[in-house]
Amino acid sequence: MTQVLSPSAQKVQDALLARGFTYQVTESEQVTRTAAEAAEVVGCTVGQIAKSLVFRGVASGQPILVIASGANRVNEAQIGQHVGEPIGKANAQFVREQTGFAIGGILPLGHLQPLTIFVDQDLLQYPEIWAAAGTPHALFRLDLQDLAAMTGGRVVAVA
Ligand code: 5CA
Repeated sequence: MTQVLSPSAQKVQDALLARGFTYQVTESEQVTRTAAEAAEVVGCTVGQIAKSLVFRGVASGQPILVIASGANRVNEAQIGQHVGEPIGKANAQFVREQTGFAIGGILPLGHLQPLTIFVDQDLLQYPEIWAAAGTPHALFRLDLQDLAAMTGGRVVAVA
């Protein structure tokens, strides 16, 4: 783990501190672009990795963030029912415009634009989870109990 954070990871660290969270962002030499890679690096189960996936309302273009357990594949039809319209995967440019970060480093808070957020109910079984922190090398550990407060997300079944 390196001590000096890259600018994107530092932005996440600042966003956490600004909201009163003292969690520490850590960057690793190894790439943590996928949930499996992240789990390997921190030594947790893949289910404990909170993936932040951006979708887009097909009709409205509204941005939707699903914070899913790394073990799950998001059921887009199911989330679409909550949103009231079909949703699709967002492209890389849309993700960056909405969140300020690139795919592989999307975090659960501190986005450029307000997103409608859903939190995977399967994450509730883990007292400790890990989330990306701005780059495909940066992560932070958080207590489950802070996830809802941090994101304002609605807890639903996503898989
Ligand atoms: N840093 C890790 C662990 S938190 C991470 O960010 N994982 S992730 O799952 O949240 O982000 C990777 C996800 O981005 C993939 O699961 C995939 O759903 C999505 N993705 C990858 N490439 C693209 C792409 N070209 N367009 C849209 N989504 C993509």
